[in-house]
Amino acid sequence: MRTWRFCSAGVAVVSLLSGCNLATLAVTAWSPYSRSALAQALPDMTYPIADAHPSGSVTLNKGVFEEPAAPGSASMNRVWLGEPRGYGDLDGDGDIDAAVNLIHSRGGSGTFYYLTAVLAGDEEPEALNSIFLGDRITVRSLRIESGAIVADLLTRSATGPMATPPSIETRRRFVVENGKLREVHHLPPPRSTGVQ
Ligand SMILES: [Ca+2]
Repeated sequence: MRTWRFCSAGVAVVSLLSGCNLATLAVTAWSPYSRSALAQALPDMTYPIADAHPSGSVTLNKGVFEEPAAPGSASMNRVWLGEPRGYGDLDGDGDIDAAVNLIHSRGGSGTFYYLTAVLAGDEEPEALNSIFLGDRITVRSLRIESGAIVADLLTRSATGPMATPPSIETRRRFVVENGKLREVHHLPPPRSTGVQ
C-alpha cells in the first residue's frame, strides 16, 4: 500500500494547505484500499502461476502478459486477466480483497483457467498462489462470501471430448489459510444444463 499511502498523504497535505483540519489528514492517510483502487491495480500486478512461466510468475501489463512460446516461435505464451472477478473480505481483516480468474494459452488448443486471490490491506495488494480450474471451461461467477471464494463454473465430464462445450454446473469453494489459497470443497451436483 506504500504508493497509495504516499498519494493519500499528498492529498492530505493539499487538504491542510487549503484549510481542512487534522481529521482530514487522519482519514485520508490511513484509508484502506477501496474496491475501485484494488480493481485498478489488478491489471498490472505480478501473479504466481507456475505452469505459465519458468520463473513461476508473470507480471501483467494492462491485463496481459505475452512472449514468444519459444525463441523464434510465432506462437505466443499469453496470460491474461479474465472476467468475472469477485470482491469481498477474504481473510477477515476488514479490508476488501479480490478473487481473480487468470487464463493461460501457449497458442495451442488448450486454454487453461486459474483462480487466485489478491489480498489488499495495509500493504501493496498481493496475489496468492494460483489454483488450476480447468481447460476450456467457463467461469460463470466468482464471489467472496463469508470469507470464502465461491466459483461457479461450467465444465465437462472427464471422458467427454474437449470439443464439447462445457455444460456441467460445478461449484468450487476456496479459502485463504496461512497465506495460501486452498480448496475446501468441491460441491456436487454436477447437473447438466442441457447444453451439448
Ligand atoms: Ca481482507
